[in-house]
Amino acid sequence: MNTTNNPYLSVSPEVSRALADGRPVVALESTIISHGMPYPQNVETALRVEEEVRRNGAVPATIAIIGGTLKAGCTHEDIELLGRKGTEAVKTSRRDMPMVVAQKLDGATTVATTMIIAAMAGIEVFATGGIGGVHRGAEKTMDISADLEELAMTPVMVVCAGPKAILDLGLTLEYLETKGVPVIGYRTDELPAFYTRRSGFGVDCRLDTPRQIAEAFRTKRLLGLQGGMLVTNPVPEQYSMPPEVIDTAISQALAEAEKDGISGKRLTPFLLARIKDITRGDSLNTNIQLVLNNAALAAQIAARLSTVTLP
Ligand code: PSU
Ligand code: MN
Repeated sequence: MNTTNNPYLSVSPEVSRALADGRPVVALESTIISHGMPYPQNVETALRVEEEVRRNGAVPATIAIIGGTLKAGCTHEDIELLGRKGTEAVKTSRRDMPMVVAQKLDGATTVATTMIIAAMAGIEVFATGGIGGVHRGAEKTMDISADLEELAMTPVMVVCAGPKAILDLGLTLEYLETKGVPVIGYRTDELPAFYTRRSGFGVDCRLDTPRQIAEAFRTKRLLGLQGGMLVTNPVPEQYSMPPEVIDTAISQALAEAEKDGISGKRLTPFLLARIKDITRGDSLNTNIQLVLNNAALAAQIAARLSTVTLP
């Protein structure tokens, strides 16, 4: 696509060849590496996720900003760098991009920025753990992730395990509805809540096969409707957490954030790290497993997407 005339973008040779041949590619984010998990599990997980994409027939493209260059297809060294830097890497959402690039910094890309760079490279499918959303108490703080706005405008499908229960799931769904973003439940009628399979909220539409999801996305684009699509994929039963355990951890983490005055871009990483500690690492294991599960589904959808012929 428009890779040749973008001096800021560097697509790896492998990803570039796959895109040119029309083979399936899956984008992966990097804030989950730097800010979402501790070292060295973050690096191990990022490499396992890439492997899972390959096993399911697609080419992985981990996305980040390295020394100011937008990279679609990070090297293992790039991933190791971000994993070691952790929160020293700049958490880069849409608004942060110009400064990170102009100052040639290392930026870990959020869901929003990963979508932007994926679209620049011509990648349509992206797998992650959870997306940002409307935070609890947003009616006062107005803390609403830029991820939602990005889903409204950028043509990339995001496969996740649902918005995390640290958020206000009802308001997150309302926001997505207002913005015209389809919320698909993969083999479920109920929105999954990241650590658990159930939230009590219904999805927009249940679809049961990767092909149906690929066809819905291709149709959306052919209709000329801007924006992406959210595919929610419940964590496998054996890795889901007991609801009382996770709810208690979330309440405690939220109370600590309030007491310590944590807000803005620091809030999500703070909550994730606290929940991991409060659950003595159990939440981290669930997090790793659901990302692997999403990577596999995203690769299967990307494979279908590369063959759908519509109308
Ligand atoms: N949710 C997770 N793990 C994460 C994130 C969200 O379960 O690592 C990261 C993603 O990169 C997401 C970002 O795009 O947090 C959202 O941050 P904020 O709420 O500040 O927009
Ligand atoms: Mn926020």
